[in-house]
Amino acid sequence: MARKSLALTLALSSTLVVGCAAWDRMTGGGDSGSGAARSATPSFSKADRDGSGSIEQSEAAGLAGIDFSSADRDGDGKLSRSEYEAAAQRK
Ligand SMILES: [Ca+2]
Ligand SMILES: [Ca+2]
Repeated sequence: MARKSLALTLALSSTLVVGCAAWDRMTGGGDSGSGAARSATPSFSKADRDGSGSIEQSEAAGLAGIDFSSADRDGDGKLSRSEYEAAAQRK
C-alpha cells in the first residue's frame, strides 16, 4: 500500500515538473536566456508573443525600454499597437 502511494506521488511530481517546463517554454521562460539583451525595443508583432493583438503586462515585462504603467495610457491593462509604438519611441 505504502509503495503504491509512493509511486503515485513520484508519477504526479514528475508530471508537474514536465508540465512546468513545457509551460515555461510556451510562455517564453521568464528571464532565463536573456543573454542577447539589447536596448532596442522589438517591433509590436514580435513583442505580442501570443498574437492577441495587444501587449499584456507579462509580455511587456521582458521588453527593453517599455515602462508598462506609463505606456498604458488608457489604463486597460494592456498596450495597443499605438500605445506600444508611442512608448517605444518615447524612451
Ligand atoms: Ca499579447
Ligand atoms: Ca491600453
